[in-house]
Amino acid sequence: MRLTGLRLHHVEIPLVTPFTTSFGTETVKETYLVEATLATPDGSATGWGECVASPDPLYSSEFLTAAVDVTRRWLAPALYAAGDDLTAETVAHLLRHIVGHPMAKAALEMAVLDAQLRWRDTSWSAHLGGVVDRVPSGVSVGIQEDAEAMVRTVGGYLDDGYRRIKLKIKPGADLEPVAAVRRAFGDDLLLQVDANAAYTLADANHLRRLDEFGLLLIEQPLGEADLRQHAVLASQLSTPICLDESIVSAEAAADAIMLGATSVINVKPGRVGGYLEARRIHDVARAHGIPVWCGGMVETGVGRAANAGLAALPGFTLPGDISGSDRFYEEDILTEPILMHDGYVDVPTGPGTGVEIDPAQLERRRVAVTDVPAG
Ligand code: SMG
Ligand code: MG
Repeated sequence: MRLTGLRLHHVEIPLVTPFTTSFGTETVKETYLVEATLATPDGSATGWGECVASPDPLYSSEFLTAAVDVTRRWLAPALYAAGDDLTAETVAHLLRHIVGHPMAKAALEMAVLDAQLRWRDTSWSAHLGGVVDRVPSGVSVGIQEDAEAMVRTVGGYLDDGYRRIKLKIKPGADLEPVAAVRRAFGDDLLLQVDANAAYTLADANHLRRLDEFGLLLIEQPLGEADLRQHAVLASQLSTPICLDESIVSAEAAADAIMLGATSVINVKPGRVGGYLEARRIHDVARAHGIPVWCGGMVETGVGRAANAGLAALPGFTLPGDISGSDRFYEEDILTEPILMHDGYVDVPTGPGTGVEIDPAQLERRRVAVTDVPAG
């Protein structure tokens, strides 16, 4: 295939409720969708990708305007220069000399892979190796004003049918909400927490107090670069540690596993440079008997559909952060929204990501367009 056109659609979509993590509060989803047009041997194909970078470099060093800039100035030219040799499998290789920017790279690879699979009439999940037709749906619950509000909010999601609850925590908003939720909903509730790197090893004694709540795992308690310190912490807690931010590649996953820094992995395609690297992490983890689950980055239906396809792989043995679009958005930008039924999200079966963008919804949410033509 050959890249013939690239357009970034910048969108802003209000969230149904503010989403608060240890590093900040979001009320609006800002991102861009990548529309890639490729010449194929028998015509042309169009694919869509979604960038998961946030406006501010708080979750990781990447941020939205940097992703756009690196795409325009370095990544797109490298893909155009590949001529007829472009396939999804070559994207990461063609971009490897550009250091960093995994989310910008992932969005491009996703669009090329979507185009390729639509052309080949193959579904995302079938291509990646999915083995199930629906995936259990977990929900990530932002930090609330107090423990009562947390119990109320969690209760609402359980009424909706979500199968696993993840509470965002930070110093000063951890033991109390966790204790209240465990008390309110009992020991059978699948419950886990995510600190987004808000603690240090000096908090080990405090974090050990979470052990009594029977959590599935604690996600990324310490900093992104602190693999060794996570290994030390793991030796002091009975709650399993699950790394998110630290797992930036399959190599990092292998290192973290060998060091004993993680016993579960949150796989996020955007964080690791794309769905193909995400599959490698699945494979590495599975070979080591380490369970994985699919993380979320508050994606629109485009990214949500692709995540459901990935989460259908056999090593994804824990429910992921794959909620229905209505957990965050009043309306999806798809013709058919991604919805949760009976605690599960269906894995799309159509070609590519299997979902279609509704042109009217896209226009309604679009705030700008960046065309990135060849040369
Ligand atoms: O998409 O359901 C979702 C959000 C899941 O909590 C979630 N993601 O660290 O795992 C994480 C956070 C990062 C979100 S910040 C944009
Ligand atoms: Mg996380």
